Amino acid sequence: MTNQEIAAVFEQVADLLEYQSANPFRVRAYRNGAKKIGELAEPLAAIHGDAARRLTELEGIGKDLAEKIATLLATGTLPMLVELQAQIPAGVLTLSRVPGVGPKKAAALHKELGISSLAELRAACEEQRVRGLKGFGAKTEETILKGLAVAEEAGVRMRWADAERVVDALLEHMRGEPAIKQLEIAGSFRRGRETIGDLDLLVDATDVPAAMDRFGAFPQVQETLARGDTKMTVRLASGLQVDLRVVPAESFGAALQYFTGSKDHNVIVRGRAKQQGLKVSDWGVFRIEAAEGESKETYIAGRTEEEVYAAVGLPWFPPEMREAREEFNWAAAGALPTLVTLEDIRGDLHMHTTASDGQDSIEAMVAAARARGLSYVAITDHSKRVSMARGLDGDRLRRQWREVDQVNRQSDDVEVLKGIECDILEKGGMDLPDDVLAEADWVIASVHYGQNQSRQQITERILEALENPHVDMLAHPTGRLINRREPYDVDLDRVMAAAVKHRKLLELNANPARLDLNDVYCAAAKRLGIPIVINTDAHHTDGMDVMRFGVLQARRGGLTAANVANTRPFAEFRQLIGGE
Ligand code: DGT
Ligand code: CA
Ligand code: CA
Ligand code: ZN
Repeated sequence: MTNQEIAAVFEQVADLLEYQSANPFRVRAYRNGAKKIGELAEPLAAIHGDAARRLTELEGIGKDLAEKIATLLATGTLPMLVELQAQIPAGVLTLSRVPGVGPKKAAALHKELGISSLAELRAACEEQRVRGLKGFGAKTEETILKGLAVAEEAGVRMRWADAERVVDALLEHMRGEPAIKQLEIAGSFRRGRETIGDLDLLVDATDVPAAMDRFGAFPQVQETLARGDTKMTVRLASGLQVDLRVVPAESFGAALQYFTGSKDHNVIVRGRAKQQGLKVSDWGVFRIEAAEGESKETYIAGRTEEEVYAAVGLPWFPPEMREAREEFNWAAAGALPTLVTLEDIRGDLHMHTTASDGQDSIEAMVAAARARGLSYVAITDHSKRVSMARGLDGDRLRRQWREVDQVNRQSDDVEVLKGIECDILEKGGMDLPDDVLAEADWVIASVHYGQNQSRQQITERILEALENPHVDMLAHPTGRLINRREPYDVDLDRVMAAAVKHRKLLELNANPARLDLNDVYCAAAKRLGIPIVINTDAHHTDGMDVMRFGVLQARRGGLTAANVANTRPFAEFRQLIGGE
């Protein structure tokens, strides 16, 4: 078993234990172990096989986990996981994703009312059977009904970053089969959509049954739903479905193009082909010729995507663009934008330290930025309104800025800006006085409270903040948490117009749970000339690794490096925000 596969097993154990309300330390031990194993460069099998070494020498691996790793390496399964899975029906886990339910309530709903799916939960709430349970009430029932709308989405659509962990493990597992020559994940995952309905795996193999057997043996597979000559579908323990298609090499590019989608993009590609007497299918591009009253199809392309697009007179499109939005207009003009990449990013302008709710010091965050090749950062802890996070008042903030100055003087390769993430108060106005904000290099305005206000009220608050001359950027402009919390009811068109008028920047928050602005509004910002800043909002040094998720979303919005402010060299960025 590979490290990724072992890590996936421990992740599942942690999920299931959490559901059972097991000791949180135990849950964390598995989660932590999974993370450490996932990051390990050396195969666990090699360490275990070396008589001179012990698995327990690894950080995060105690005696218990070491034994379980040994079992997994020897047998490929873990009796504990099998047992846990037997105790908990797959559908019940999804109940705990409903806001207001949680693992404990999910267990009660299952035990007392036999509920094991979202549909059953909805029915029970509507029939008012839930309010009678101990620890529930009419109010809880109402909350659950509201949360169900969110969770019904969440139950079927997984966040991209979560899907990626599955994808990494799956690809590594499949690479173990020598008959597999080419391997790609297609579908919405390849297009970088913020959530994924199911995974679409495409394989070119010399031995189809061997490839399918390998697929079925992926440790996360819970059930094989269908297996045919070229197609197979499985459901993973997490509930995620994976479709496999095995195709010959001469069709691999065509199938990849077809199954990457989007459907709307493909409809246009096929339409264009038809006009040229061609047919595009998942098997290839064919020339259609009428011969003796019959039409004959001749294969002309299909090995690679480039070949397929070229055959119909189109450029190869980065998958993130394939949504039938602007890409065909760009192609007609002969100018696809060169999408921003992670390597283009030079600064990170939103991060927290131990001064508020971060876990690391200013120095540690700057060192982490240096290690990631960044050349500037802004330290932006919370302001005092966020009392839960020990937000800073003017005095504490000024003291922190002296520290920032000191760190900045000692750092000759990373510039450190004195910043603040200042709350926009519920009643309107900024949480810190203008004379304090005036001393900052970089001011972020954020809404954290009063998210349920009316559209009028919340929009006005934000517009007022954007009028403040000290404010540089609006953070996470809609406040949504994917699958968890709806965006607040803000009129983004007015916000964008104000950003143009007052020359403010808008954030694309790279946290995989946030990712707002979304792709459509990133594209709107580009049209309006509003610079986007992609920030990690890191609360610890590892939190800086999420930058790439933000970059992916920006690419879906069609943004180039020029559209993203923090791709600029520091001096230019500083100029943009009105600094000297
Ligand atoms: P998802 O799974 O909901 O996140 O979104 P996709 O885009 O991955 O959709 P999926 O898994 O249903 O299908 C993968 C791709 O296969 C899709 O983007 C285009 C192609 N495809 C699937 N079904 C059809 C169809 O009925 N007609 C056409 N033209 N293409 C299809
Ligand atoms: Ca899919
Ligand atoms: Ca699919
Ligand atoms: Zn923040």
